[in-house]
Amino acid sequence: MQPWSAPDVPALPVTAPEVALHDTATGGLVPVAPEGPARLYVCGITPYDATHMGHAATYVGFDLLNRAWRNAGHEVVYAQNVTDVDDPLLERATKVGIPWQEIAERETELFRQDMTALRVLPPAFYTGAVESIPLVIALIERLEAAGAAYEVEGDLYFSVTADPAFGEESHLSREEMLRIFPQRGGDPDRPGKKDPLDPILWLAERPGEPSWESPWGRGRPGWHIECAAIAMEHLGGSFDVQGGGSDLVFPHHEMCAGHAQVAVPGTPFAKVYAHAGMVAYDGEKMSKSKGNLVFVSSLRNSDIDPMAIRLTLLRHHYRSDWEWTNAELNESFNILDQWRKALALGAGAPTGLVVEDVLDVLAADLDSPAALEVIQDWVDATLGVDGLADASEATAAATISDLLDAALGLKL
Ligand code: 5CA
Ligand code: ZN
Repeated sequence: MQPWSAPDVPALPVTAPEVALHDTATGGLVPVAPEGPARLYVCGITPYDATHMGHAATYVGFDLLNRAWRNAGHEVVYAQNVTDVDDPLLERATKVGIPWQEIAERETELFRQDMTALRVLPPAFYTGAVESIPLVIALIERLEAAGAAYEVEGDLYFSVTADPAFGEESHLSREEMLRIFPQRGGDPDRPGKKDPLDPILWLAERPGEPSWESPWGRGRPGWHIECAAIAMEHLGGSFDVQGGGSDLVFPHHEMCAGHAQVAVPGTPFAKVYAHAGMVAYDGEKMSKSKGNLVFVSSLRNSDIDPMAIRLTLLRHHYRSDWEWTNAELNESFNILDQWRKALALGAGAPTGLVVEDVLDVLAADLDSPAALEVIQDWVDATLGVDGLADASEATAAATISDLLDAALGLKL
């Protein structure tokens, strides 16, 4: 698939420190300083509805990682999938009477426009589930060869017990796994399964549903095998960071890792598993299934400045759970007005260590709220809010403007 177009990113005068990121598997802060290019996979959308603020927060969060790596001098190889065939999409298609392919294409295109407006750097590899079916089949064949796949009434399942490291990413108890699994697409109660937690690898053709040829008959891929196959294809073994929202920790990321680790024994799927917090609205996790949504595109259609949306997202640490409010968006308009006023002066308060400080806090687990505070202090000093506006640096605004753009993706 075509990714969206890349925004220009200004070069900064200093090199950022190496990035350290919170790893779900170990529970600690882990340096992610690859020798060669940094390799990142972030789980993409299921395109049956428009991009909401929860999606946007997750992609802007990982965009900070992409930028922090680049500012530290790394090349970044970024891959992302599009789950362009799956139950929710097929259900939506039936409900609205529009072909599933048409919905997927339309919503993926809208997502591209949203990401472009929010200045999110695009992945080098933007890959749909449908176009990856040959990769999925090849990976399932490896699992079969390893004795980790079995059939239940024509459907193919993965044996979680085949992965000695199963459970080491999420660290959930078996009880918790069993509770969450059915809420995220799993079918623990199906008779004939070896373990209730085994996930589907290949779903045999159902009447009225799309299907593709495979060695196991016509059918379609399971969800976890899709991301495992796409990530392994583009990024290889043991890539640097597997990312997504915290709703994907289990079963999705645990199962992706399981598939990869059984197919290539001794090679962890990813070095670090990083997860963004959940954005809520009206007191509940924003989700397409609940319908409590604020869409990026609806705000854009109301002529809301996308940089105000991005700023609102950046005001929350990527790992925190938080609630979207219109009041906060309104505050962001005021902040942007004030910052633009400061930048328009050209000369401003001495930038001193502003660039270094912003890059430092971003390198330490992408602390965007701390980065915004550093910028706010400079703005206050420039506008004389603290009575400090005596010393003036001719190129200050240009320096801060480049910093906002390169490190935070805010082009003011
Ligand atoms: N296609 C799968 C991943 S392979 C999927 O989960 N798609 S999705 O459209 O439901 O979500 C896309 C991304 O947004 C995922 O990384 C998901 O974890 C994240 N996400 C979904 N809802 C929220 C939310 N309320 N807050 C933050 N992130 C969210
Ligand atoms: Zn995924």
